[in-house]
Amino acid sequence: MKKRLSLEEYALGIRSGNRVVLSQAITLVESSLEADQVLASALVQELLPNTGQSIRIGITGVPGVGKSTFIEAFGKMLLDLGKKVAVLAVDPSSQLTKGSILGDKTRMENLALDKRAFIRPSPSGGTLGGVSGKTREAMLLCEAAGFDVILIETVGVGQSETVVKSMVDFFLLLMLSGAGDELQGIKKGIMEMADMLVIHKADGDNLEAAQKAKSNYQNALHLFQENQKNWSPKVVLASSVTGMGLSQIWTLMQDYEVKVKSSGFWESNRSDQRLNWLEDQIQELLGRAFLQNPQVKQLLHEEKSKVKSGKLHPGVLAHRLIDLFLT
Ligand SMILES: Nc1nc2c(ncn2[C@@H]2O[C@H](COP(=O)(O)OP(=O)(O)O)[C@@H](O)[C@H]2O)c(=O)[nH]1
Ligand SMILES: [Mg+2]
Repeated sequence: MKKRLSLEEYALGIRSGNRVVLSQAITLVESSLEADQVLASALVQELLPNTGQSIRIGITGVPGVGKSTFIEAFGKMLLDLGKKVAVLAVDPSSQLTKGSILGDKTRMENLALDKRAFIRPSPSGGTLGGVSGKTREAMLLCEAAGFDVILIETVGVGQSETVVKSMVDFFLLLMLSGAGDELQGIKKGIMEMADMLVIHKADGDNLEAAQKAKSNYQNALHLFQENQKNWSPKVVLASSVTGMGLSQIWTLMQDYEVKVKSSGFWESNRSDQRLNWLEDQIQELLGRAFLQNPQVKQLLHEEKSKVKSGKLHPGVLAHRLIDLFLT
């Protein structure tokens, strides 16, 4: 087992904003060892009073839309405004293409070098639910370390947006102004989740198409009226190359924070998210305990092939396994 600090050492280091200790604590959170997970949970509990003060922003979009470049430019601007910025990347696909993390690191070079910023790629392995649990804990640790803007990058691959949505205050969707069919490319469900659509790479030859796309999306979003949040989704043009739109985006986010806090949605959303997290955790721990149960393992080993060949109904075996687990 790798060297671990004590709970007090982790807590002290994080409270004093020590990025090395923060990094080690996130490694602890990501560990799959039972003892590490117990310590990690205790640490998050210990630091809970020091969390919650940041704005948690989810940033999503298809690969190549410019998420990492955007985060580099946007993050740098926030640092210049005196903010402390932490970036967590939830990238389920990076398990397959480890290279993407390397790519991101170079794309976020300036941010990575700055002492007021903290960048952490996603843990590899595990389920989406597992990733989300660990990312949530990492997010709380970053808050306890004094970071006041948390940017969570996720690739738009369908499921991961929902996971990220369930842990952030503000959900930003980056988009490109493609030729034609602009509203088809992106799933409507994801668009409905967004608090802001950013038409990205609005520079050079793209600018005109981006402006057109903006009005198209604005019309489409007309269908979504201001809701109980006290907020209707905004459409903004931006370029991470020229910097256009970045400060407008931040102004709108601050505006959002004020409005949504006053409507009460900010806190009720966070409360719901905590309960969702509890459910996720229970399911995950239960699933793990179930699959580690020796009798369950044995029966599964014996009968699995019958399910595979179609001789045994999965429902029948699942019930037998659960009965075995519960007795
Ligand atoms: N023209 C232009 N290119 C951009 C902009 N932002 C990113 N790119 C380019 O788009 C490509 C993908 O960027 P990246 O940040 O890796 O996208 P990600 O996969 O969404 O993280 C890179 O070649 C970037 O240089 C932008 O605002 N304007
Ligand atoms: Mg990226």
